[in-house]
Amino acid sequence: MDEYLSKGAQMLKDAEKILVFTGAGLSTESGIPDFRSPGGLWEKYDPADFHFQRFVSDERTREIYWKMSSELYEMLKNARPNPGHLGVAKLEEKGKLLALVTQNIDHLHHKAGNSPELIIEIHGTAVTVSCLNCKKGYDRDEIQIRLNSGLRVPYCDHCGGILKPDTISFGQAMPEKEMARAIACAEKCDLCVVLGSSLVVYPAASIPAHAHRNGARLMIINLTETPLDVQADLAIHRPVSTALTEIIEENYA
Ligand code: CNA
Repeated sequence: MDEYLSKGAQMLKDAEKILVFTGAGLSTESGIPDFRSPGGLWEKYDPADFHFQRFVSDERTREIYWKMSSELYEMLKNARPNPGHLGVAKLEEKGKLLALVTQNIDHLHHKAGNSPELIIEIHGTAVTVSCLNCKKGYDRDEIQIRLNSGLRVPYCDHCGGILKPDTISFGQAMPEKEMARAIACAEKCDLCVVLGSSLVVYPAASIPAHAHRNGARLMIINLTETPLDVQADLAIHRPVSTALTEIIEENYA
């Protein structure tokens, strides 16, 4: 084991309250592309079509949105957790996980076995859909069946309002309760571990920075550099699944 991974293992050993912060890079090895890597979703789709104001104001944008969202959902509904997700589940088994803040909408932390009470989905989830008007909730699979049978834009059965997946789009307010909980955990943890995030999407990326400002050590495992690397106690530029597995094996051997 090289010095970076040994240092990571030691940081896990020393910590008692770990806040894990995950991004799309954790799920690329489960077959879900991220936004910003080569081959990522921004090479295929126009980010403007994911903007909330456009979604609510324009039927044509809703049609494009549901087409993209439908393709993505087909990919993520069958995705399985990879060793990176299983590593995070192991931290919980060992009793050191304070909370798991994820920007991911793919439900893979749930599938990996982390307790729902510890998972804070700050960008929402793709597995449910809600009416923006009356708030009626729908299971995404039910909406997906309608889309797969030719419906282009689904509307609420109850009030006819606009339906939208429970994910946070650009320009949409962050979920208040989740953000407040994430900030409180950032103030309580003694180690923040970032896994697979470019750390350029705000306000989400402010969580690890806040943890560090409040005295927590900061470990980042991401393939490419991030703007927080300079502040981090340890930044490892490798695939998260193998790096985390090795660190955890060393720590709990
Ligand atoms: P991002 O900005 O696309 O960054 C991903 C980062 O992960 C990049 O810096 C990559 O270098 C890195 N990366 C890719 N693969 C690996 C790997 N195997 N090991 C280590 N690092 C890797 O994604 P962020 O999460 O930082 O940005 C936030 C957006 C992305 C959130 O709004 C998410 O909802 C959104 N997103 C989520 C998913 C998902 O739920 N799986 C997929 C695509 C986008």
